[in-house]
Amino acid sequence: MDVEFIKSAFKEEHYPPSDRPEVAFAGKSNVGKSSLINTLTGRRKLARTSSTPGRTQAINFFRFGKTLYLVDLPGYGFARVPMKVKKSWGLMVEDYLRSRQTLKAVVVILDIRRDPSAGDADLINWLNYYHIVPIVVLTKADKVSRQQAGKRTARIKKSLKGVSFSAPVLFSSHTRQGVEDLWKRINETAFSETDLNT
Ligand SMILES: Nc1nc2c(ncn2[C@@H]2O[C@H](COP(=O)(O)OP(=O)(O)OP(=O)(O)O)[C@@H](O)[C@H]2O)c(=O)[nH]1
Ligand SMILES: [Mg+2]
Repeated sequence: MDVEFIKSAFKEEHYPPSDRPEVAFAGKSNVGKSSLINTLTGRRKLARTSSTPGRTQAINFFRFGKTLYLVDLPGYGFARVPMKVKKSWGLMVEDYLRSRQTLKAVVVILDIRRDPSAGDADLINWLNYYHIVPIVVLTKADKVSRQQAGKRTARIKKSLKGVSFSAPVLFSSHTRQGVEDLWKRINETAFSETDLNT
């Protein structure tokens, strides 16, 4: 696939022109956002990944074909970041989510083994408020058995009841489980005729 890194941005002036639909990837630090982008695009080293939380610090824009931008966001809830940095991080991501008119959906990535945090729920509520479609993904599905995956999914769904309305996509960057499902959801949302942002 024709996919490339465009640029890193810290503020609006540095975003690429908003001339096509865009889908962003958000979630807690170290949950696997960058890995998921690599798996989705079939490009192993496109987005930088790391076992140390806080790898992605800027807003990273990728071009996917000629019709879509994918955006890797820095993770939230990284305890070791000083308060001042935390605040500017929040503002940076919030500015992005609020101002980007072509942003169609945000893939909200959760670890299938963990219950959603207050930060996760805040993010989804916030997206709902701004009419940006949240697509919930439960990643690292390879870390649990199939039976456990079913149980965990039910539990997470329950805890997000009233916050998220569509079924979560089970995903693994190791086995590529969920790649097709997730593309389907992304395409449906990014290229849908009814634009929630207008
Ligand atoms: N088993 C397993 N490990 C994964 C999966 N996805 C990511 N990881 C691992 O989780 C760690 C974090 O992955 P990243 O993709 O860098 O996570 P991130 O959310 O982009 O992290 P930050 O940019 O630091 O917020 C790495 O060690 C990955 O190898 C998955 O589906 N299964
Ligand atoms: Mg990352």
